[in-house]
Amino acid sequence: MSFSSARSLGRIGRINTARLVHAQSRYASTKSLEDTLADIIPEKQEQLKALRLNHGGDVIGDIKVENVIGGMRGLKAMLWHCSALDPNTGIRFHGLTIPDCQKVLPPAPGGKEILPESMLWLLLTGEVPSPEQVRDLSRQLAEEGELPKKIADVVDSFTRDVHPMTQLSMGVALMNTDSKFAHAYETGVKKTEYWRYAFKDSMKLIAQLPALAARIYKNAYYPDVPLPAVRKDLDLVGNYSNMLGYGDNEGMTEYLRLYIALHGDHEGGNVSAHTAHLVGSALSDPYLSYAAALCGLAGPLHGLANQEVLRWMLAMQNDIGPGTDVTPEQIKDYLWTTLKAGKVVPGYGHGVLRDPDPRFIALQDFCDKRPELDSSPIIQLVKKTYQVAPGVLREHGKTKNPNPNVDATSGCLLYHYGLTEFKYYTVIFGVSRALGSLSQLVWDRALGLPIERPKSVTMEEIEQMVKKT
Ligand code: NMX
Ligand code: MLT
Repeated sequence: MSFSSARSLGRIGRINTARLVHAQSRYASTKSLEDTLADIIPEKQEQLKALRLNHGGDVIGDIKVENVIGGMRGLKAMLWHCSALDPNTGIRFHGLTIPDCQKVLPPAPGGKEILPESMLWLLLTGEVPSPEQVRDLSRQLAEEGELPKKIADVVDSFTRDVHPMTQLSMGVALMNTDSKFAHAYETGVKKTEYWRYAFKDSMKLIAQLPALAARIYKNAYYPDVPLPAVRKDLDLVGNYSNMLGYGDNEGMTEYLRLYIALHGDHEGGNVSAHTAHLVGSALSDPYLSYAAALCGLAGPLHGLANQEVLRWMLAMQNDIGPGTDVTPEQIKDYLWTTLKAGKVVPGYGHGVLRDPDPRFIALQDFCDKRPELDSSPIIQLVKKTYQVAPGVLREHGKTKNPNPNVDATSGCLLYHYGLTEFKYYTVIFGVSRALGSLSQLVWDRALGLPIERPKSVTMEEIEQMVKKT
């Protein structure tokens, strides 16, 4: 008898006989793996449906069955230091609302919108920086901002069919070859010092993200246009905008500053922030943790929604005409066509928010302040859709929040300013979400938070537990 068959006999010896007979009867089938799975799935779907219907409100341990099977919605199970999300009033960064931040956080010289460096300072420290502190931080980030050649060469080798978000995640993961955190761990640095190395890596990653993101843009859409070098006299987004080719466009540069500051953090439960926190809890370095977060951000229910909104808006314009001319009735009909096709209306709804997203409102205010946006067909379409979509979604009756989230308008502004390559939009979100995810990662290590390891349960275990209650 071979070593492996003796081992498997030993295992069978411990399985109870009834199960073994059942298992053997399964072996008799000639079905493929996929067909076998297709047979089992409907039964399990029914089992889960019955659990939710009959026992969703039952409490097992400390929580409801609904929390276990419903995407952990509302479950308070994660410490997040940098921001908190209220279902009605929206995001607060260390207690400051978006209008508070707009009042107190320093803008760029000559600009009005929040500088992402100011937001980064607030997220990390809980304090409002002085304009001098922000200028120094901008300078430090610019000093470190050039992408190392070895990373640039790999990014340049990606073929055109690789989605910009895949490129971004791969580029960030590659940066871990120089991780100071990974090196410190290998050399046995004390646990209490981890945060310093997490901080160094995080700052370098934030500094280099614009150069990486701009390189991806140029490679994909303007391969013959040379990429400008990082300038020491520009802020983070001033540089990003310049590298994207919008250095002379004040409206676009200010919009990008606001966009990147506002998308920086949205408490910890969203897919990207949670992923960075989870992967980092295994003491993976900040590059690997954030590369994983970007893969989550690339999902259409999360960060890819801004791309999807634009795709949907353009299809609507194609169908019913430019935003400046269309009527509310035409938009309503289009919304119903989307819903009746079983699709979600992108840019509407939210896992936590129950009122319009204050980030959406802040971007609408940005549009209202700028005459150049008043006559923009796509911005008009966003506004008109906002007037009718909540009513339609309420009537449709499925979503818990019929209001717009930030994605309902964010990509449309980029489109207005001429950045029409919407497959790229989530990359800009990815440049931004680093601010919050990495600030938290530094705090995770500073606070010595442990590896995340929640307990999972099988459907059968849940059934046993609800029987007991
Ligand atoms: N259009 C149509 N149906 C919707 C929408 C929508 N905008 N939002 C939610 N629903 C449906 C949802 O699919 C679910 O249906 P089912 O029971 O058949 O699975 C039902 O309403 C209940 O969902 P909710 O509990 O309201 O929402 P949930 O927390 O599960 O999901 C989102 C939140 C944001 C994923 C969801 O609202 C959505 O898919 N919105 C459209 C995509 C989007 O805009 N995402 C951007 C999120 C913000 N971001 O920046 O990441
Ligand atoms: C975000 O900014 O992460 C989105 O609004 C999604 C969320 O908060 O769940």
